[in-house]
Parts: sequence; structure tokens; C-alpha cells
Amino acid sequence: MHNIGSYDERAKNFSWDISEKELGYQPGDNINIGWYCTDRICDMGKAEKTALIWEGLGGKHKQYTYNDLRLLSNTIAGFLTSLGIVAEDRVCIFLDRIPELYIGFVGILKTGAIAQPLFSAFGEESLIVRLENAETKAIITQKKHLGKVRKIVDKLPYLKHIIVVDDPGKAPLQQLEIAFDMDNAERLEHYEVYPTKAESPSVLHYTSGTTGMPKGVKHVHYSLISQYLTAKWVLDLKENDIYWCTADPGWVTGTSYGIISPWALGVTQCVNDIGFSADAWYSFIEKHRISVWYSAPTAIRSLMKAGDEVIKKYDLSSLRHLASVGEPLNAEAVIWSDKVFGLKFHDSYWQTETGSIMISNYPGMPIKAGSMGKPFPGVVSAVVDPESYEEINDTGKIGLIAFRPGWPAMMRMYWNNEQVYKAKFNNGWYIPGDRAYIDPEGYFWFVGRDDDIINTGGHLVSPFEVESALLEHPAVAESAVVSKPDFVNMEVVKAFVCLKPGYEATPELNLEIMNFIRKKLSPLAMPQDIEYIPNLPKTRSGKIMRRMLKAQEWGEEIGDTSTLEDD
Ligand code: 6R9
Repeated sequence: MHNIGSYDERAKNFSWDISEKELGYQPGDNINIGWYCTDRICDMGKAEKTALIWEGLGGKHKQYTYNDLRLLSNTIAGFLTSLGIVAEDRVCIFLDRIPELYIGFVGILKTGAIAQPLFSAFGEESLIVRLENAETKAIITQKKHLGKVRKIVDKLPYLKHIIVVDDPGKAPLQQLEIAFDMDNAERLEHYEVYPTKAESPSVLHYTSGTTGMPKGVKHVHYSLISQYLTAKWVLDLKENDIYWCTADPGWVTGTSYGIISPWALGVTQCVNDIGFSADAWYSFIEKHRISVWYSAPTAIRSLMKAGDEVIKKYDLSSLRHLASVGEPLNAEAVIWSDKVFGLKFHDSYWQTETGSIMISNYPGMPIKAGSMGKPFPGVVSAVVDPESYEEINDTGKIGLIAFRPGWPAMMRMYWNNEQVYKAKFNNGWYIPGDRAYIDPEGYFWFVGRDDDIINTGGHLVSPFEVESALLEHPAVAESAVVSKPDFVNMEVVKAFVCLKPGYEATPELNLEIMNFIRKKLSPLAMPQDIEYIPNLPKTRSGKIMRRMLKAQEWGEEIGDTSTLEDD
């Protein structure tokens, strides 16, 4: 039997009390995610159960029990406290997917500080805007990323500590830097977990905006109530599961469902830091007998591309439930997974801002391939008119997805940006910025984003950030950045560039600009294609018509061009 039982029954009689009761939480109690993920599981008699199985390149392997998690997160928390980190300080984690990332996250939460995970492939520019905005006090990183941090440290007056988790060896530590060796540090049996309450801040994730700089999405410890129950009902996690979430904790899926919920449920989870290849992934599943797998459409399409033959080399019979998030999951991918694994990927839809799964296909509920499924029980959702924000009652009519605020994991604020936060609400709805329609049976079908943000391989990239970075290149006079179609990543970044006088569009310049963005921002933000044009299409008021360039890339109707500048 699935954890959710019957979706229809659950949806009829829902209250978040179900989750609060299972977690032994009562309104007004202390609630600390770090404690829930470690001490509580040990108190429940699972201290010796495996919490984390980790694999790195070159056959590296580490394994930790829940008691190890408890002690090591205490040790990290104690270390941070000894440095003077106090509640609500922002502590950034800038690490590859190594155990210190996962256990460090929990340790930070135990101190009452706010965990700020950043994707380790970020370049200096991506890093600086996020650290500056959050006024981050400490950053936990590793030797290979220290160079990027050192380059920007002088520009960050709030930064007081740079914690290096793999001893920097030859390079002597510089100002603010301090080494911390988790596996060999003295294990702290007792650490007084900070008495955070429901509304105490927990995690700060940065997400790309359409026009401005990235926004810090502030979550609170009470988010656990949503994350726990959605993981239980959507991912169907059970006592004996071996779970693999393929997302990086630099993004919200990797924390909500790659750290918090599996550990709060006391499940064994596997993590690897070995990159992608079909063989490596299938062999990981086979070796660890993974039963529940939460992944993303880009990964699924890459596996489809690798073909069906490779699957036959592996015993994947341990798999019992598959789910996906981050971008549209094509019907073909669902049909393919059913054919090759005998299991359908269950799509789920949510955002950094929502903190937990909002719309999903549930175990036991019939799947319509290509649909995102139905709202999580208790979540009031609709499709609304983009002008009036009134609910659209005609099935099949496209509008904006809307949620009635009130679920526990909802963001509480954009860091230092109340104005943009407020603009996300209208007529009593929270508006995520995506378009969809609802069919007669209540299934949601994703249509597209309602803004210019590029979703490449499930990662959001702001055209504004890429355009700003391009402007810093000496050859670039002006640019417009849009998405272009791609089989695996669904969308990739394409830049239209106007060069300054004296520069010529050569293959060398092309590579140089691509590398410039890769280093400054990240490999995700790097344009896969640059087209040089003499002028950008603009409106009469001078706004770049990205819409037109994008339509051209996607082979769509260009639409109304009456506001275009006459040439
Ligand atoms: C969890 C996460 C959120 C945006 C979201 C939407 C897109 C997410 C989707 C999906 C189609 C799905 N998105 N899930 N689009 N089908 N199942 O991905 O958070 O990084 O904030 O991205 O991703 O556009 O608004 P985040």
C-alpha cells in the first residue's frame, strides 16, 4: 500500500495537523530541522541505521549512520559557535556534493544560523552578488573553490570566516581562513540545539529573477511540516527504502528533498559526486539497490539518448518508485521509463519559493503522461486570468498557476526585497509565474513560463544576469539573451550580440566570450550559441524585444511587432 492511500480521500479530509502529529510538534513548540534530521531519529531507536551512503570519483566511498550524523552535525555546530556564529547569521555552503555539504547543512541549522547553499560551479560574479545581498558571515568551502573566494573576499565586508573542509595542504591559509576536518574532528556528544521556533529562518536559497539580480528566498523551520509529508506521500518514502535524489543542494530540490525530508523520515539516502553517464548512474542504482529515485527531465532525456541497450547490462530491479521535477516532463519520457524500467516517472511541480511539492502525480493515482498531476492535498490552487487574477473555470483554458497562501513551506520573504515579494501576490493568490491549464478531471498541464527566465536542464538562468555579464566583456556593445530549443536540456542559453566598433566576429572571439561567462557566472549560464547582429530589435521606448528573438529561435509566430522601432 502506498503511504498516501487514496488521493481523493486525503484531499477531502486534509489538515497539516497530520504532519505535525507525526513529527510530535505542537504549535508553540521549538522546531529545529537539524534536530529533527538527526537527534530525533536516534531517539526513535535508529541511531545505527545508515543515513548517508556517499560515492566520489575514483571509487571513493563513505558511509554514515544517524548517530554519526548526530555527532558530526554537533561537531560542526560547536565549531561554528566557537567562531562566534549566532542565530540568524548567514552561513554559506560552497561545496561540491561531498558529505560535509549535507552534514554541514544540518550543523548550521542546529546553531540557529541560516544555511545559504550556493552551487559550487558558480563563478565569482554569481558568488559575489549572492554573498553581498545576504551579508553572509561565514562560508564553508573546499580547496578547489578557494581561489574564487579569495578573489572576492576584499569586496565582502561582512564575511568573517572562510572554513576550508579539506586541508589546503601546500597553500598556506590566508586571512579569515580556517581549516576544519569533519571526519577527524573530535565528535561532540552534546550540543545545545538552538531553540528555533516555527517562524525562525532556516534556509536562504537564491533564485534568478526576470529583471533584477537574484533573489534570496527565505524559508523557516516550520517548512519541515510540508517537506516531511510531501516526501512521504509523493515520493512514498518508507522505512526500508534506499533513496537517491539526483539534485545538487545548490538548488532547492537538493535541500528540501535531498537533505531535509529523507533524513526527517529516517530514510537511508545515497549521494554521488561522479558526474553524469548512463553507465555510472545505472551502476550506482544497481550497487546500492536504490528503490526510490527523484530526478529531473534533463537527466531522463540524457538516459533516453544513451539508448535502451545499456540498461540491459544492469540489474535495476530494486527500483520501485520514480519521480521527476524541475522542468516539463515530456510524455515520451514517461512512456519510455515505463517501457524500460516498468515504472513511470511521476512528475512533480514546485519552486524555490514554494519550498515543497505543490502539484504532483501520486502513487496509485492514474498518470496522464505529460501532465503535472493534481495539487497536493490541502493546497488550494487554480489557474487564473492574467489580467483580473480571477479563477478560470473553463477547463482547457490557459491562465496563470495560482496558489492560496498558507502551506507551511511557503517562502516568508525575498531577502531585503519586500517590494518584489509583494508583487508575487494578487487577488489573494501567490502567483509562481507559470502558465498552465486544468483538464476536466482536475489534472494540471504545464504550458510555459510567463517571463523570460531560461530553464536550462532544470536550472533557472536570468537573461538579465547574462546580459549584464556580457556587457563587461570589452568587445560587447549590447546583447539580448534568450532560450533556444535543445533535446536534452529542453532550453539552452543563446546570446545575440552587437559588437563594439573594431571587433570582428571570429571563432576565437566566440570561444572567448563563452568562457568569459562560464567563469564569471557558471557553466549553466554560458551561451551555447552566439549570434552577432548589427542591431537589436527594440520597442519604441528602447526595450529589447527578447520575445521576438525567442520566437525566431523556437520557430513560432513573431506576433505583434507594431511597437518595433522603425529602422
Ligand atoms: C523545484 C524547482 C521552478 C520553476 C517553476 C517552473 C519550472 C518546476 C516543473 C517545472 C514544468 C514541472 N518547473 N517543476 N516546469 N513542469 N514539473 O525546480 O525550483 O529552481 O525554483 O524552479 O521550474 O517554471 O516555476 P526552481
